[in-house]
Amino acid sequence: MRLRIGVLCYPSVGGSGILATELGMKLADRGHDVHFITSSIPFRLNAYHPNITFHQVEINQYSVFRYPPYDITLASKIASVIQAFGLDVIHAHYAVPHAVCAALGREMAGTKTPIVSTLHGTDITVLGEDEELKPAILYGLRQSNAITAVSDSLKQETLERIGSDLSIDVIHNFIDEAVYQPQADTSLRERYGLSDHDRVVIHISNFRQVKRIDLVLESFQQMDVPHKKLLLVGDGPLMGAMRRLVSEMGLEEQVIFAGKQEQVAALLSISDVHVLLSDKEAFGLVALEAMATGVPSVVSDAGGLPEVITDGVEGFVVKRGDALTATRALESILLDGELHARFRANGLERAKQFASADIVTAYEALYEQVVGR
Ligand code: GMT
Repeated sequence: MRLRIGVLCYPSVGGSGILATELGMKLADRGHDVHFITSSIPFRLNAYHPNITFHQVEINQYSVFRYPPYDITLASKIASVIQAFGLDVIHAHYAVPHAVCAALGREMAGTKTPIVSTLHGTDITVLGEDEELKPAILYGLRQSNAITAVSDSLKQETLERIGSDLSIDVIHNFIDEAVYQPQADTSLRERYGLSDHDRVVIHISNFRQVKRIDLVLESFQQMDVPHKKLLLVGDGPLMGAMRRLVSEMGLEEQVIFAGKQEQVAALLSISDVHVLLSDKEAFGLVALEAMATGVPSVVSDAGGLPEVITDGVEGFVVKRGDALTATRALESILLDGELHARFRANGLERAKQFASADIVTAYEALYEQVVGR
């Protein structure tokens, strides 16, 4: 049946925004009416779709406000979209402020519109550590008619940190398999000055502390592999510090900063191995993107990463903070062609378990359950 679904998410680059946007687009393809209620157009929402409406949250900058009340404006907007379009369900991606604003907006609208809240990671693993925010997170989740987490690890952490009585379903992340698949065109290598014999390690992130790019550089520096290159994709608060570190380590010739990129499938396709050594990672969407593109990964054992990459099957899982083991893992994948081919084939097979069709169906089933149809 056709549902009118309100979607709340962070529209900027980030795993939760990407997932929310891709899910919204797939739901629209299935005939549902999808209403994005966000501060700007989500960055992956780059094509017209007749079933998608975007409602912009305009923040009031009145000079009396030291901090413009974004959350209250968002809640008001949710209320007016509920009333104008008769939403059947609201899907809040990320607990704060979205789950809280969804509850407030519903209250303002005076309806019983069900709320589905999806936890993505840092809303629990980082913000959940803040005693000032914990009551708000718990309130948002208690007001939700269903809660999902993107990994079992995140579910367990939410139960431990926020409330052991919460009922949480695990629905893993997915990727668009039409985009993330091995690509034959490797002409992009030239653009980055890569020759045929270069061995390329790729890291993609938002350059925040939690991603431990310092460890990536340390592991890369210790690698005993001829013609090694490190492709760093993304941007964020640590960009300046990482550029300095690269130069202090004398790695300028071997490290390429590719900046923030939207189309990472092409960059993955010119790489030999992907690395992600985060301290915290609820799922690690990028590890799934790499796997589906045919690129084996070396990941840390943080959070939900071992639910995506199985150690010794599609790549290697190393202990958090263990740069040396990561070095050895990267070396084996780069130097052993047979191992690389096995990991690649296993990864392509495993990626099918995260097929978008199944995961979109799981969300649809949850919507129908809370809507009571
Ligand atoms: O990882 C980030 O820095 C972005 C962050 C977000 O909130 O957008 O990603 C989180 O959500 C993704 C989608 O569910 C997950 O794949 C990431 O693992 C998760 N990040 C962390 O837990 C650090």
